[in-house]
Amino acid sequence: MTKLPSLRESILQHLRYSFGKDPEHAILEDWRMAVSYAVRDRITDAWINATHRTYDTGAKRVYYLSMEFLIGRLLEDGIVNLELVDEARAVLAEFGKDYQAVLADEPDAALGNGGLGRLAACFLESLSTLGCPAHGYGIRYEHGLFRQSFVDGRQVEMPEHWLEQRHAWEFERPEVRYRVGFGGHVDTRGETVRWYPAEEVEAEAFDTPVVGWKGRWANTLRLWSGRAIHPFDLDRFNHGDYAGAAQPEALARTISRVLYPDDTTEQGKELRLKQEYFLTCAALRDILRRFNNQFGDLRKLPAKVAIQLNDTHPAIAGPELVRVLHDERGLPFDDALEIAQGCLSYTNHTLLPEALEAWDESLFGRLLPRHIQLIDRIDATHAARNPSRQQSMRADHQVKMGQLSFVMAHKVNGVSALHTDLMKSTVFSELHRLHPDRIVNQTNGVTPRRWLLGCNPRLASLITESIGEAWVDDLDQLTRLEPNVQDAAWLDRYAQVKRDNKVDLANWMARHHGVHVDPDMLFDVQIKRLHEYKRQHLNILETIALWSEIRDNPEAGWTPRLKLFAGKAAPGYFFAKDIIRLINDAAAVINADPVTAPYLKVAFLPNYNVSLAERLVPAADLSEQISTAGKEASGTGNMKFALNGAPTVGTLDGANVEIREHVGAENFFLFGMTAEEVMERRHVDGHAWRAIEADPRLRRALDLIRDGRFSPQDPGRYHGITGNLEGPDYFLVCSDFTDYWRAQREVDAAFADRSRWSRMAAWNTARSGWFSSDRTIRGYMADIWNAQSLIGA
Ligand code: DL6
Repeated sequence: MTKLPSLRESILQHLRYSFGKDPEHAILEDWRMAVSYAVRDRITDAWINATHRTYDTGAKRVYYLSMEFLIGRLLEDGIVNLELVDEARAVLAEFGKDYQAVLADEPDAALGNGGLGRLAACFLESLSTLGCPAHGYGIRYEHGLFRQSFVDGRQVEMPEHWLEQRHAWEFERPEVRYRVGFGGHVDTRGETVRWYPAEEVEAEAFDTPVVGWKGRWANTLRLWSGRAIHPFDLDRFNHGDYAGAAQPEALARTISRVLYPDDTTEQGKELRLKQEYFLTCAALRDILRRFNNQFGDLRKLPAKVAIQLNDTHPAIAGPELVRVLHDERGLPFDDALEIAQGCLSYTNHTLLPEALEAWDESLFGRLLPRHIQLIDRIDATHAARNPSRQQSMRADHQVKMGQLSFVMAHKVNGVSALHTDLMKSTVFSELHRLHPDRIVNQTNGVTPRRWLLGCNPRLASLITESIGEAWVDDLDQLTRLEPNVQDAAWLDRYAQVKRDNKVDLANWMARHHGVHVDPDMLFDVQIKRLHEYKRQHLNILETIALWSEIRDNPEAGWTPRLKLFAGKAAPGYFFAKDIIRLINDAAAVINADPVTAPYLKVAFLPNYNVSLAERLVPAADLSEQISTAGKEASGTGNMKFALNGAPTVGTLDGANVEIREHVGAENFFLFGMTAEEVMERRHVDGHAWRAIEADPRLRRALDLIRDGRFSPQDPGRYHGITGNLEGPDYFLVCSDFTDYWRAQREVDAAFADRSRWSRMAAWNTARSGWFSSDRTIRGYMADIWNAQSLIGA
């Protein structure tokens, strides 16, 4: 291995030889790239060593297939994990460059929507920290999730051009390309079946190394980009059709252009299904090529290959693997099926019926004609082996991807204890009855490197000073802080960390968004995708009710509070977009009110992404986790907040249940109905009206919205929202309102007693160690993948 020069030398060399600049003329981006390359060089050594080790030991590899990897910025991750923070800061300071500004110059890779994609990113980092040989496979979207801005309070979506700036982390692999076909026909001659696609594109690999803690190991995130097989049609060009000549390339690139194309149209649906097959087909070819080179005997596949399906999006992996093994490699169908099941496992991330993928069978059959035949055969085989089975993978002229994933997997997991129980009793009840050992739970987790050490250096230093640094890759060690939590002097320091973080955030909001807030207010934060089940509208209703109460009685000793929101709504989800607008409209009115100004402020920060979360989480006092019980599969934001010392106000939903068990009921503000009560309440006639009649505060808040108090030029603007809440109110906002109000007043009282609050916050930190994604990944390795760590092996 070559000996690398010092970090300083590496940075200066890259400035000069990779970017042709001397320090005097380098712009910020040059510095960011040079630092990134210098860090990447160090990661590359760990990466190549890890690959050698995996080959040498013949170890089993894990493959994580996901349509989303919400990786965010990578430079700080690399610097933190290689413990280069002080050195990098010092080198940059020597040349008059601000370390934070260099980090912030990196575009935020928004290759995901939210929880599922961010979880995938945490998992990759933990896989590397644990030294488990693994690849993430995804799509290299040219435009990740849209960029959000607000015009008159409305969400406006703009394309995200993260690749327009130079990107330091990926290695293009032009030699790793696979053909992916669509459409065409199937030719059957006796037992020999061949699929002849009508259209083909090429998937080209781009690799990003993902380094673990202390650089002991690095795995690969391999993202596929679409290309035309014959990028340029010379014949058309020579006939003067210049646009047509470039069309094959443009069409092929469409496949990896945008994350989640709007699938409200037929073309959108088709593109989405194409993307899913594109990712899966290329990944499986790559996995089998690697396996063949090293092992050859296909019957050993389950012993050497674990393939995790991150939700149903890559579910086509089941029939595709059977197709390759049976049609192309000539294994008997039953053997192919058994081998595929031995490799595959599936994580379910939602029970929401509308989010469980089901494809129209005519679209599916047109695009993947051989796969639909194989799905029918898999389904028939499953039915024959389980005569009491009633539900099929093919129903209502649809292909049910949840059923397919379940049947093709040897293990199926939920992402929190409650969610896993609900999987067993609701969507997968029949399959669970037939395969009682298949469903297992793996409660989600978050990587403490990014979500504490990286984003909250003040708290990280205090913890390290108090208990040493072993917590960074053994988060259970945080319980050793428990004696400190009883120590008033230590608690003061803990509180000071939070206050300093709040001052930083307040300054940043003033600079970047013109929002001026007092850092001594309670920072009450709800950041997540917009969805009715997440109930941002419950939060704004309570805010409006609070505003009214403060106006009625401004001298009542209110606890000053900042209500902070951030999150994106899917472009076609108009109700969620109305909620954003309502929050912005209400913020404008409330923030302009001199009577309530000392006690209440509301802000909705635009363009929520990983970097913004890294800013908000360390500064939050209170974590809003207020979904309708039974609807949030787990949540991971809830874990980040608890770890960083923000107690939760929340329902018994998803991983909130386990957070409350760990941090203690006395350090958690519980409200609302349980999942069982929710199911019962839905059957109560007029449940919303009953709740509204019983609570004059709720009545008044709804009246204010409906009567146009926050939209005087357009009084009817929110009749959709008020009509829904006063009518069906499926997510039971009204029914939970009164108890939410009560919990929030308990929060007020607790926050007013600063030492009590600091203690509650510190208990949250000290008892959140279980929510490390290292623990989660260990669970997958042991219970699902049967994979080993190679660190120290
Ligand atoms: O498991 C990661 C994450 C959970 O924490 C969230 O509770 C859940 O909503 C999210 N699910 C999705 C799937 N949506 N679809 N399809 O993002 O997964």
